[in-house]
Amino acid sequence: MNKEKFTELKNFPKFSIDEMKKRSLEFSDYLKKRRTIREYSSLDFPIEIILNCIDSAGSSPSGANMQPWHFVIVKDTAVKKKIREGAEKEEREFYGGKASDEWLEALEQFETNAEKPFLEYAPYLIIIFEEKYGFDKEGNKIKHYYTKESVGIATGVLITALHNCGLATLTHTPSPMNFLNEILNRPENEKPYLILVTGFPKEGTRVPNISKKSIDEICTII
Ligand code: IYR
Repeated sequence: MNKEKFTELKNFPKFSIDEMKKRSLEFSDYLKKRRTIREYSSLDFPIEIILNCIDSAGSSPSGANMQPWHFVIVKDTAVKKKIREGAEKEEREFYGGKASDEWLEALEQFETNAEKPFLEYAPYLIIIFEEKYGFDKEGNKIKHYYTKESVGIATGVLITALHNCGLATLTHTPSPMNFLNEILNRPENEKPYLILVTGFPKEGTRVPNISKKSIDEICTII
């Protein structure tokens, strides 16, 4: 059967102006509670929650609706250990000379270093891949558009969805990340975009004393 090109918009939410104001404020108050967490408890939780959050991320807009993303959830301890080893190898080079003094200075406030125990002890790692191109049913290459923007949007939605159910995250980007293709057996059209660590903050964990720019600083009305 031939599918119609367009269909009537249904189920799009509609609120009164008062409800819109209330929802916008409540959402912003809740999102401002998000913190990047570097120390995790090893407490487990049902993977179903992550799958639901990835389903939310998959609803994101993307260039020509190509949905150029793939998410690998890693819960296997041995695989997490391999990822930690691969990442720490890159990070040792980064902190041991590859990074500029200016970059290291900018990072001082976070007290980060080449040690990444959270990659092994957090309950889940979500490895996000950017599909540089795709394949049709016959195996021919298909062009993807605005892949970086699309995957960036989906990643933002995923972080927000995880925060919405009380899960902490860390966006981690060892560089280069091609060791992830090998460990996770992903094809060459997929480029690792970032590692999203998720779980519950370790009891008593401390976070850097940083602030976000105000609305006047980040927004101009013309
Ligand atoms: N990837 C390194 C360094 C690092 C870089 C930036 I930019 C950060 O915001 C945080 C860390 C690491 O994870 O330690």
